[in-house]
Amino acid sequence: MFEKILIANRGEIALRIQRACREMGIKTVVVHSEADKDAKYVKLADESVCIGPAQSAQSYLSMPAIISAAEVTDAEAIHPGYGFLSENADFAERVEKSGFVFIGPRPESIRMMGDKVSAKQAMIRAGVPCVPGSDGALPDDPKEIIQTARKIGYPVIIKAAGGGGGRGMRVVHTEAALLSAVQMTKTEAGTAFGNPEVYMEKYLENPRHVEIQVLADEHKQAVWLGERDCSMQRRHQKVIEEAPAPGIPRKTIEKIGERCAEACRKIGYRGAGTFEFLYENGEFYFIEMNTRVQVEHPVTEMITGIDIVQEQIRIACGERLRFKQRDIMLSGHAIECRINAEDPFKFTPSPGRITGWHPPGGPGIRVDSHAYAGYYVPPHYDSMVGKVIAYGATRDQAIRRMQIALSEMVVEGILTNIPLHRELMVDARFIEGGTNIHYLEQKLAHKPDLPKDGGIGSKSESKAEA
Ligand code: MV4
Repeated sequence: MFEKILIANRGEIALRIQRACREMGIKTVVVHSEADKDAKYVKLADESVCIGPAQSAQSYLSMPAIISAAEVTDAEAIHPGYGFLSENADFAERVEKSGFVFIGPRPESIRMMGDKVSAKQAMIRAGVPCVPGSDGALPDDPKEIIQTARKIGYPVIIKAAGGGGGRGMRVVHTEAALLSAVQMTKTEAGTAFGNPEVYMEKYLENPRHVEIQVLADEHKQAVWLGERDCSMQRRHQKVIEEAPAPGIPRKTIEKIGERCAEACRKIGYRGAGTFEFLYENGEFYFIEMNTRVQVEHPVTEMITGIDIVQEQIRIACGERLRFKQRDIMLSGHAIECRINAEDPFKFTPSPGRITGWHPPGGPGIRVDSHAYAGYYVPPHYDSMVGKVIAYGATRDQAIRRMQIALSEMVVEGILTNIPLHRELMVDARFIEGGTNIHYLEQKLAHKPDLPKDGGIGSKSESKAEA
C-alpha cells in the first residue's frame, strides 16, 4: 500500500479523502491555494503545500505546481477528487510520466469518456443501451443531417462531443430550425471545447436522471454498487440525490447494472466510475460516463457499506477487488442534501465568514463538510460547503431523519440553501418519489415572488470559479 498520498483538491472532498487515507494508515499531503491556507482540513493533513493564488487556474488547475508538490513531499500517488483536474486525461498522463500513481482510470479511458461521441460508441459496442441518435458525429452534408433527424423523429437534441454535464446542447423541435441549430452548436463547441464535433439524439422530454456506480480493478474484475437518482437539480447542479431510485423495478436496475459492469470489463476500465442514464417509460438510456469519484458517492456508501474512496486507493495500488457481485448487498435508503453558501431561492452565491455552525447528528446522519464556526467561505470556488446524508431502513425513515437533521442544523453568518431543502423534504411530490429532471425548476417557477429560471448553467462538480 502507498505510504503517502497527495490530495489535489480542496474543501469537503479533500477532507473526505484524508479520512480514507488516515483509516488506511496512509500519510497525506494537501495542496492548497492562498485562499485556503487557514482552513482546518489543511492543518489536519500531515503536510501541506501552497501551490498558488486563489484563482483555480493558477493553483488547483496548475499541473506543474501539483506535480512539483508531489516531488518535494515525496508522495507516491495523487488523488484528484472531483472537478478541477479529475477528468483531465493529460494530467493523468503527466502524473504517471512523472513517476506517480494517478488514483483514477487510465488516461485512455478518461480521454474516451471525455469525448461524448467516442464514449457512446464504446457503450453501443459494449451492449449498454443508448439514446437513439446519429451514428457518431454529424457529417457536414445538410441533406444527411436532415435525414438523420427525420429518422430519429422530432424533437431532437444536438450535443457537442466535447461537452457534457449540460454544456453545449441545443433542443430542436422542427426541421426549419435544424441546420442553423447544428451550425450554432458547432461554432460554440469549437470555441468552448476546441472541438466543433456534434452529434444528434432523440430528445427525451421528461426523463429522470439515474446513474450506476461501478468499481473496476486492473485485473478486469468489475462490480456495480446500485444506482442513484439525481433528478432533483437546477441548471445542471444536483440538489438532492438518493439511493435506491424510487419506483424503478429491481429487475430493470439489475439488468442495467450488469451491463455497466460488463462494459467495464470489455473496455478494460479501472477505478471508480459512474454511468449516467436517462430513465423514461421504464427504459434506461446511457448519456455519459464520469471517470471520477462523485459528490454524491456517500449515498451509495450508506446503502452498500463500501468506502468508495478507500476502494479507489486500493485499485490504484493494483489490488484485486475484495468482493464479487454476489457480495454486494443493497440495504436501506439514503438521501443527500447538498448544502450551498447561496441565497436559498434566488441562488446568488453567499460567500463570507460562517459565525455559527451547528451540524446535525443522531441515528443515520452523516455530515461531510470542511466547514466550522469561524470558517471563511472563499468567493473563488464552488459554493458547496458540505453535504448532509440521512440513512434509514426505508425511504420514509430516511426522509424523516433528514427532516429532523435539517431542523437541527444552524449555519450563521452566510446564507445557505437549507430553507430550500426543508421545503423539499415536505414536498408532496418528492415524498411520493420519482420526480423528473424538470420538477425543481418547475416548482421554483411557480413560486410567487421568485425570479423565473432561464438559461443554461454550468456543469456540476466543475469547481468553476464564481
Ligand atoms: C438529454 C436530455 C434529453 N434527451 N439527452 C443534460 C446534462 C447532460 N449530462 C445530458 N443532459 C440531458 N441530455 C436527451 N437525448 C436532457 C438532458 C438534461 C438533463 C439530464 C440530466 C440531468 C438534468 C438535466 C437537465 C436538463 C437536460
